[in-house]
Amino acid sequence: MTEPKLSGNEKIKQDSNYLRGNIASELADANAFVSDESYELLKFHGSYQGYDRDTATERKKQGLDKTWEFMLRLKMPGGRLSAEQYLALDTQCDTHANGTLRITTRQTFQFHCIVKDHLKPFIADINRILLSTLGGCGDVVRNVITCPAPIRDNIHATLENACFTLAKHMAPKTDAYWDIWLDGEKMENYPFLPTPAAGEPLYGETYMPRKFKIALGQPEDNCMDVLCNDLALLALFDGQELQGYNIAIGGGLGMNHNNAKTFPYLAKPIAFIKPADLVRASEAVVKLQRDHGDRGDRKHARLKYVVAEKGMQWCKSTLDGYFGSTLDEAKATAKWAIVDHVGWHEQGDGKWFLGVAIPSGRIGDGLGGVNYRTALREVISTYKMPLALTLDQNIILCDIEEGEKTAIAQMLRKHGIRLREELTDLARNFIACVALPTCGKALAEAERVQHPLEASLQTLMNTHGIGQDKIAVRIAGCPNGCPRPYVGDIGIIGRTPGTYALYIGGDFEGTRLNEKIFDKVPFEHITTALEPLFITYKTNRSTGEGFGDFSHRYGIEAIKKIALDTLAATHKWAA
Ligand code: SRM
Ligand code: SF4
Repeated sequence: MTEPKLSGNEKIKQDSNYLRGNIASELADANAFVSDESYELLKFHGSYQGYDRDTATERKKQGLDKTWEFMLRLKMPGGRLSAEQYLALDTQCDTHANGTLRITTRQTFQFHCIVKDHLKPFIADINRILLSTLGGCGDVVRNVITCPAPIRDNIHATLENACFTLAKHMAPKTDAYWDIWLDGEKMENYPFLPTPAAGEPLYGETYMPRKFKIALGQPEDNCMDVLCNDLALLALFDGQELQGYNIAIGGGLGMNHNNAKTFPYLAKPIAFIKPADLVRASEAVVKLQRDHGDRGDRKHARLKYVVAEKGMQWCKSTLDGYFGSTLDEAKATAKWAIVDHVGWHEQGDGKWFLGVAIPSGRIGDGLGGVNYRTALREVISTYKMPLALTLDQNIILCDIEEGEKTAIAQMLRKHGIRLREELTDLARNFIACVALPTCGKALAEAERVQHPLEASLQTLMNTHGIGQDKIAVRIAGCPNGCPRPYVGDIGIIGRTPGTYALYIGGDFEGTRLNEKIFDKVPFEHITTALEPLFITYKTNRSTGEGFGDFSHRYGIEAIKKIALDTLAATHKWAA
């Protein structure tokens, strides 16, 4: 039998001596960039090499090299961090990056525009505050996510503990990380990292075929879009008592325009496990993908393709084999919901938490006239509260005393931050990915057009009497799906520079994928395209029906016909 052909990345991993490669020597050389091999290996250490896409064309015309820069992503299970850690990162983003902290859609921080010489001291500084970048990117289990709300009950404590346990268990162990970034010094007492080792007992020397994502949620609050993950663990409680977890596998969103072999996919339920089997069963799913994921084609390497092509029956019996006995069938679940964590909420222990909305998760100063960074620094350094990052790029200030609430609200408002009362539902449920100028994959803008797009959508919704409706809008610079645009009511997905594909018909609760309605809508016509859809929704919806649910019930083809009848004569993109 001939061996299956492996992708180039597999050889790079295999030859790397557990992620060492030539990173250390290339960090020390005079170049502003690293080699292709180190580019791939650096991802496992939490960094992507990129370049400033705003200036690249002009620099090329002038015969100049690109402005090389690095992105750095932390791994922060459940998005939890202390005030001290936050304040240290706040300082470090000036020393080493572009003066902003960027909350991601997997509840961690990214930093942008780091020059090569700063990568090592930055990663060392991050480790000195007992945070880490190891496995932030790369073919490993990524940041394990769960509900960030600091509600002090058994449900939330259970989810948090399970998240931390899985994160530590699945973390890469290679001591290359400490050798490269800390000259061999090993910090002690990392909350989420295992003791460094010479090899990788779970992953082996070629790690996973591709990134692997784990989320822990519960149907009552799917704030993490659990089904978008390779391994979705749904905790089922009877009151406060954990009964066990439904396991669903194969979630993933990335696709390519015009390549039907790639597609977004929601995780499919496969089993139910008792609480004590959490780690063993999760490891069984990781091993299933480790051994059966496609290592020949990285566009076909996620677990979703194994699930879609081999089928659930094959997956179940293979999973049983890795688990060591027959897993129970998944249980029926309650109706799904999403809880909004923005605004003031009681924690259940006499204290409060405040969810602060950060547009696109970008914590900087002077953004849309608001000084997010100064405001947060002032509040966090005064009150030293623990923090949590949400899955929709917001930040939660925890453990606030009743008597501190007014002063904290005043401090934030003084710098221009709008609290929940001043935000519409649209604003609170709008997610934009990073896209240009740092993302090498972006076909169109996303984060940088969030404000004008949100404003024009709000005006349109107000005009048609749906200004107060809860509609989840997600804009992505390309079809990879980072802001999870294929779940939620409206997905706006970069197609070519300045044009977007529009998707509608997902549900607000994140249990149904949306469908494409238009392909190449110019940015300035996104509202033009949505107007007939909003009018149809306003006229025909049932009481309490969301826009996505309505579009799905009414039928995407039927609603598209109405839009075409209105638009096709005047707009080429709609014809
Ligand atoms: Fe993502 C690649 C940013 C969440 C699917 N993602 C990228 C890269 C690294 C671009 C690249 O490969 O060159 C982006 C870095 C941009 C930059 O300049 O910073 C990037 N992804 C992000 C973040 C920062 C988006 C954000 O605006 O917050 C999110 C960081 C998450 C984290 O903290 O770990 C982010 N990415 C996601 C999600 C959502 C999720 O996990 O809940 C998805 C969809 C779920 C999934 O994995 O399928 C996602 N990102 C992708 C893909 C498509 C993967 C696929 O299977 O096809 C890519 C491209 C790739 O891997 O080749 C990608
Ligand atoms: Fe970049 Fe595309 Fe992800 Fe946006 S969706 S951050 S453009 S890879």
